[in-house]
Order: sequence, then C-alpha cells, then structure tokens
Amino acid sequence: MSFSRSSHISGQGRLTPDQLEAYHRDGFLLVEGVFPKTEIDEINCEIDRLRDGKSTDNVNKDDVMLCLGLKSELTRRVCRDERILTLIEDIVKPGIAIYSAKLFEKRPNDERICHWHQDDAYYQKHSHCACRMSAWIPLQDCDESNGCVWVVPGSHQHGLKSASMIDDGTGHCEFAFAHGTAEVEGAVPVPVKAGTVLLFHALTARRSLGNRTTHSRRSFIISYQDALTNRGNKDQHQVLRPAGKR
Ligand SMILES: O=C(O)CCC(=O)C(=O)O
Repeated sequence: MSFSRSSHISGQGRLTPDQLEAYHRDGFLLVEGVFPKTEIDEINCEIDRLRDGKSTDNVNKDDVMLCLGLKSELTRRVCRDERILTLIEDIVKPGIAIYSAKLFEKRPNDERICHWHQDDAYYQKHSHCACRMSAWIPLQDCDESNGCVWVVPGSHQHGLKSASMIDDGTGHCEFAFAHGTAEVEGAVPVPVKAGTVLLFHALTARRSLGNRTTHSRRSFIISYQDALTNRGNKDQHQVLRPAGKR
C-alpha cells in the first residue's frame, strides 16, 4: 500500500486547519501544486549548471550537494521562497530560519539506499528545536521505481530512536535504525509529482530505496526551524523571518 492522501495549496497559501491537523498527526503532509513545471525545470537546469561547472568540491560521494541556501542566486531564492514560508508558518514558529539545505540525487540505476533514519539524530548535534521540519521538493515525479521517500506515519510522536552507523555498500548512514527493527512497522511509500512539496517533521522516520530507472531522481531539501533557536548547521543557518514578524 502506498500513501496517496494529498491536498492542494490553499488560496491563501497557508495550510488549512485540516492540513495542519494531518501534519501534526502523521508527521508529514503532501501539498500539491506549489511549484509549476516551468520553475521545476529552471531549478533542474541550475542544478545541472552547478554540477557541470564544479568538480567534486560541493558534491560528496553520495551525490549530496550541500549549502543550497548559499550556493547560487537561484538555489538561495528557492530556500527563501514565500510560498514555502507561508505554507510552514503555522508549523515553524516563532519566526522562521533555515537549519540547512541540500540536494540529494539518485543517479540512474543506483541501487544504494538512504537507510531508515530521523533527521533530528543529525540535527540535534547542533541545536534542539521542537518544531524543526523539512520541505522536500521532488525535481522529478517520484515513485517506487526511482526511489521515492517512505515514512512511518506518526513516528515523530515518539522521540529520537536509537540508531547507529551503517556503511555496508548499500548506502552510508551515520544514524540508521537497525535492519529489521519494529520501529518502521506501518511504513508507507509516498509517491509524489514534481511540483508537490512534502513537508515532514525532523523526527519522522524516513528512508528511500534505490533508483531502478534510467533517469536521475533529485530532491531539494530545505530544513527549517524557529528563529529563536540560535544555531543551525554551521554557516548555513539564516534567519528568514524574525520572531514576531509575518
Ligand atoms: O531524498 C531522499 O531520497 C531522502 C534523503 C534523506 O532522507 C536525507 O538526506 O536525509
């Protein structure tokens, strides 16, 4: 079974009470129609440009490009996009800051997986924040064939789980749940169309499997926290809306 419940961006651009309730209950929410195809194409072109123009200085072996909030004018703009900030303003408060922003690329026929983990296992090394979450923006349509995200609905309600390093050739993860753990019972794949935004809590258990297709699958992932939490991931931290301002 896959998770298919999603809803459209509202006229005001804010989450409706039903969307907010679903987010707090499930620890994630799909919002369709946030970015038109033309903008997704533009972001893809910019990522191509950044990839081709640089060697490996900003791309690590797992095809992660870090610091998108600082990388180029266009990637910086996406991280500060008012459509996203308005969407999350009733979740992330008071104020909104960037914790970090990155691109995660699954190359064609790359069987490596992103193991079950919670982002906050990484993030709490820098600071604690109860409302921390991410906007996960697919730059291609994603389903099980190219490694869509899987989540465990409601898992954010049970705190940080024990995790340890997995580095066995299936994919490197510093804070992964043990293989076969009961923590991931009830997990569902979340297929999404490019232009949809998947919002998820930093404690929501998540993974993605390999890309079995002949095309790359990219996700643009921006993690936000309230403006009063004074540390993010080093120099990536940026206050976008000070506390008390809309
Ligand atoms: O985009 C993906 O496939 C998942 C990435 C992810 O979960 C992460 O980098 O923490």
